[in-house]
Order: sequence, then C-alpha cells, then structure tokens
Amino acid sequence: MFFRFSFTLFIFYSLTLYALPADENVPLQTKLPKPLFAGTPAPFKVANLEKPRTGKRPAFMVPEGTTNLAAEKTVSSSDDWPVIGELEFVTDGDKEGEEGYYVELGPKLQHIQIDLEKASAIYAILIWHYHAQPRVYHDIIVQISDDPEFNSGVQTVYNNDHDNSAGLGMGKDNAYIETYEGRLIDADGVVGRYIRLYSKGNTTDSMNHYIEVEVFGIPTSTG
Ligand SMILES: [Ca+2]
Ligand SMILES: [Ca+2]
Repeated sequence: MFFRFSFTLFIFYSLTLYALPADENVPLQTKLPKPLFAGTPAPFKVANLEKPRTGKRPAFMVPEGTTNLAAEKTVSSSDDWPVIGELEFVTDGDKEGEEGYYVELGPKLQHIQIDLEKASAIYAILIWHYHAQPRVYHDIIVQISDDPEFNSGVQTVYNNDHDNSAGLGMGKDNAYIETYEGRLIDADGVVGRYIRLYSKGNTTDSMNHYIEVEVFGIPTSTG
C-alpha cells in the first residue's frame, strides 16, 4: 500500500518535472495605443491579403524573461533624411496613430534597421507602420542578422513580397491591413543583433512609415 502510494507520487512528480518547460512560457505583454478607426475597411486590391481578424489578437507565448530589446535602441535607415519625423520615433515607446508619432521615409523600397547592441534570441517582432486609417503596406520583409551590412547570416522571418518586386526573394506571407494592434511576427527564437524591416509604399501613397517596432527576445551574449 505504502509502496503503491510512493510510486504514484513518484509518477506525479516526474510528470510535473517534465511538464515544466512548457509552463515557463508566458503571454507576450505590450501596451496598445487607442484605435482610431473601427468597422470593415473598403476592399483593397492586394495579392494574398488576409481577412481582418475579428476580436483581439490571441495571446502569443514567449519564454519567461523575454523583453522588448528594441526600446530606445538606435535606428538607422536607407533614407538618411526622413520626410516627416525622426528615426528615434521607431523605438521611443509611443504608438499613437495621430500626426506627430510616425516617421515618413521616401518612396520606393526603403528599410529601417535596429541595432539591439547584443546578439539575442528573438521570439516576436511587433510592427506599427501607421494606423490612422486602414491601409496595406507593400513588400514587407523582416530580416535578422549578426552582420550590420546584412551580407551574411541573414534570416528572413517575414516576407509578403509575393512577386519578388523588391528583389529579396519571393515571399509566401500574407499582406495585411494595418491596425492599432500592430503586426505580430513570430521570429521563432532566431538569433541575431540587427533587425531590418523593408516596405515599398502602401495603398494610400508611395511613402513608407513607422510608428513603433518592438523586438521581443533574450540576449544570448554579453557584448
Ligand atoms: Ca514611436
Ligand atoms: Ca511585390
């Protein structure tokens, strides 16, 4: 009897032990700005456009200890002289949709680049291009590398350039309508120090905008 009880306890503790790693995941936390539009946007003629989701974004699980590593980090760009705003806006924590919160880069294919300062395992990237009105940005490509020039070690975690018009390879990810929730990209623990985000205009104009980018991860090195 006692033996059987101990054995049951043993099994119970063993199961608990093995179940632990999965339990260490926690829901990703972010502060959302206030929505500026509601309802169903007019249809866009964009390839691979996904239907807007109804209801809030489901919880996204990340390892415990994951934080926004992009906060206040340095942002550079293919456009050295933004038309409106400053590159610092991308990582300053403000995500409101009104005028004065976004940086506007010139037309055609442009990118911004965030230096996390340390090699990091990256689990999710949250992007707010613009959310004062529904619009779709073209050729969104997100890459992670340990090379600031992105000549080597480049890993693409999102690419919705279905026809390779940006020249970085054909992408199978969906186009989507911008909202106040931003776009959450699953980076699946890819390790790198630099994040590069491309776009090529949008359904309203030919310019490229960013309100905020958050990069959720855990540093893997001390330098
Ligand atoms: Ca901002
Ligand atoms: Ca394209």
